[in-house]
Amino acid sequence: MSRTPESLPPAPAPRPSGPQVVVIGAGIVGCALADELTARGWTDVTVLEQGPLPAPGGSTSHAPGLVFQTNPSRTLTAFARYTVEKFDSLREDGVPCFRPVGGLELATTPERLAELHRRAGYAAAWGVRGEVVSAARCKELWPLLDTSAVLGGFHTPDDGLARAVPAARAQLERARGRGARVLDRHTVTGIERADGRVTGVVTDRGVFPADHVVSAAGFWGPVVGRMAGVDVPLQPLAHQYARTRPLPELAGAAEEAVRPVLRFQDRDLYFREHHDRIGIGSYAHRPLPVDPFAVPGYDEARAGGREMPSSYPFTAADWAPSWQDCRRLLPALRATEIEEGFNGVFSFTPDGMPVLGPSRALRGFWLAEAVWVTHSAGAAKAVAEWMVHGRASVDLHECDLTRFEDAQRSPSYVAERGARQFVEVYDVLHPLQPMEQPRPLRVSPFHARQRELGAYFLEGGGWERPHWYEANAPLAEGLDVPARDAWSARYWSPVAAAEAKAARERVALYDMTPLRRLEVTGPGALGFLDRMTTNNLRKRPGAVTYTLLLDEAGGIRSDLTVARLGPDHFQLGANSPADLDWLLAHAPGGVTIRDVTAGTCCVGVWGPLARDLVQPLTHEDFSHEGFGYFRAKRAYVGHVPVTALRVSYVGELGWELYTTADLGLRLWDTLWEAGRAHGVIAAGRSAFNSLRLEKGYRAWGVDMTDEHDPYEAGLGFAVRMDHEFVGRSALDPSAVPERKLTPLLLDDPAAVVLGKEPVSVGGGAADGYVTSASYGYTLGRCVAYAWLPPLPAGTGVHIAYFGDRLPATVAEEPLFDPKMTRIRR
Ligand code: FAD
Ligand code: THG
Repeated sequence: MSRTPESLPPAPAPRPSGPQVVVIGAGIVGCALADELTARGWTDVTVLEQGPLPAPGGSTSHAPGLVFQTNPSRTLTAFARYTVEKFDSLREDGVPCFRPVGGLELATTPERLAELHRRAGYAAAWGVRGEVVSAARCKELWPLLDTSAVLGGFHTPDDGLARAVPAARAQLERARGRGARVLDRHTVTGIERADGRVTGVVTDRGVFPADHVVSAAGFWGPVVGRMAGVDVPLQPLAHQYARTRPLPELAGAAEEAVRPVLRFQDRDLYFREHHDRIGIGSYAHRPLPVDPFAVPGYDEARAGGREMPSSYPFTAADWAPSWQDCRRLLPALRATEIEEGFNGVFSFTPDGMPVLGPSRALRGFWLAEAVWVTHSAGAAKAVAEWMVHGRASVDLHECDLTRFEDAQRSPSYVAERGARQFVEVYDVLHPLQPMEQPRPLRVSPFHARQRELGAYFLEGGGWERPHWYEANAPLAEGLDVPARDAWSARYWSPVAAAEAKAARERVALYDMTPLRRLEVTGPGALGFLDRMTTNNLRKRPGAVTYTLLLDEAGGIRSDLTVARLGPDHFQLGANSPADLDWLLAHAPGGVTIRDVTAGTCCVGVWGPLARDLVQPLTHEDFSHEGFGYFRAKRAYVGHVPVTALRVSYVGELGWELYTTADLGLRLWDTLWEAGRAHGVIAAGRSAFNSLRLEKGYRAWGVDMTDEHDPYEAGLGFAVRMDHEFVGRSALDPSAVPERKLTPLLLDDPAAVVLGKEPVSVGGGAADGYVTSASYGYTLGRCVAYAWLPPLPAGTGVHIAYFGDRLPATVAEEPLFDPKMTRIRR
């Protein structure tokens, strides 16, 4: 996509009550948002809701409100922690909106028990109290359980039950008290816009002018999105929830619930008490997709209490197998029946994460959708911060609407992947595990060759990415690669060790096509990029610079390589799709920005023999003197015109060679043919990740995000304070950081960790967490980067892995080739 933003209209003039905001939807998310916006001084807020308050008929109206805070995503856990804290302080009729009964997850298989240990790791890393407990302890916590098949549980005392409707009402009331307007029985039918900005919201009862519109329409998101010309990547699916008849065992229950909310993931079930009844939710049934365009708003005429639009009739046949599982787990249920049940609708996204943030297509139009009750207050706070201050205090890149590539927004993709998320909601998922469908979606021009070489593909951003090549298996024979535990051995092969070795000793080809490429051109390009990034870009054409995109608060939005290909022509190596949005949003007239990733391709040719391979193929001088480190050149490699960057994320001599997609296969074949004499191999991302960690090269989004400043992240070398740039005023190069991205080496040469594990310094609670980790095949140790308080090299720490405590030691950076003799020669 491309745009010259000179035609954009000015943003609306500031007013004391803030801009005019219309929030569409008064479910838990819309209500929380009204509260969070008005709390920040944006009080000109109108909430429009099609149904009748206080239970307008969306997913919130009958959510049973189980809150399990622990999640592999640190961001979702932060959302949940804030929701618990907030609901705990909210009162409706004098009763808190959160009931801290705790949470209990059960394991009936060894695989699940291991997963519960991992979840305990996430909890410790993200600051949630929890411990893995015995079956006997599970029985104490839930006496009705038959624990004969239970191997253990994960108990989280601070989890519990949210009272969703009262919490929504309480937040809405508070917003009203600050001046917000709440209008129910108003159905939004259109979004008005002018010059690419929203100007108002059309309802069946009139038009409401607006500077900002937030769609908090829950599973109707795609319907409202279409009114704004925005594809909303969520799929509504129905999910069964039922209540039993009263149980004699619970007779006389004074409290609504006292026992922990319960999850039995091995059977896709969860449980809570409703006084003397048990409420049960199931994800065990077939996916039941719902077309949001076919669901009318709440019709009171036929309402009669419960026929809400988000509630479909209970399909008993889907329930039957689960009911047997319920009765086995809770034998008291054998004497009772289901009293009532329904198929309730809520949203699933292709990756299971919410969709938050501003739309690229229509300025002033925001989304806050696919959010659970569990995450509602935290997500609303983040969106409110984003709207009011331009950024959230928590990293949102996993939730950002723009994370989906064009090819990941088709209705069929969203439907297929949404249904898959439903099926997998409680599955034990490996962090590298890709979804199986729809694949392949995006392939590089080298795909056919990769398949011939037996590539083992994983998927990222829609791209097929080789992780290793079976063709290299003979190279792994005889290599001393430590055996792995079953979990870390998944999506891994010892062939990666051989590929890493080949790149250190000979030369390897890496498919770098998925690396995002932006082209910035025009007379204002240099001044613009200089103002947007931290390093010095005022170098003659041919220079490549490693530089950072910061937000106004000095947080790292991205790290880039910027190649100056001509006076007014720059090629950027970027990270997330949000980089494009950020640059477009700041670009002045006279600057054009294009994402050229699709349509071009890139091969990394790296290793000590890279020059021997490439030089004979080109008339240009590829010597160290003729083509220095971090320089760019145009050249022909055989018949193929390329842009060559002398850059290496794996820390070896070599180049990134870029060309157009049509010539990609020819480029690959040319390099392959010439490389035979040098023992060239194709190498995958598994080796790539190992090599970059040995070299200490950070990966944005994993090692650092906009929550971190450059100095903490060890990237101060890329900041030049002698020019103006976004975020500069927030930086203090002399401040002593409270935390640092710290390299660790595991002491046991056979041990590995995978990322997101808690790290403790003194042996007590976690002091930090691992970001990325990989075995370093050259170093003979696992390398793990972790956010920790500043520690001197040599300090011993422990990393928790499956309930084990693995000793590790703070290392000195860089771990490999500190004198850069391998790259600069
Ligand atoms: P909603 O509550 O659906 O609110 C959206 C609102 O927008 C609706 O009120 C709708 O009427 C309004 N709207 C839509 N279109 C328009 C329009 N054109 N004009 C005006 N208004 C419009 N989550 C948990 O955290 N824990 C649980 O235990 C849990 N269990 C669940 C069990 C069931 C059976 C179901 C169905 C969901 C469950 N969820 C649970 C999920 C949770 O309920 C939802 O994720 C959450 O309520 C979504 O809130 P929301 O505000 O985004 O959407
Ligand atoms: N190649 C290109 N662009 C990219 C990446 C890439 N952009 C996104 C991401 N990867 C950026 N990350 C890095 C990280 C480190 C280096 C390059 C890109 C690197 N650093 C050297 C170092 O730290 O010693 C040199 C730094 C310097 O000289 O300033 O090489 O892989 N095109």
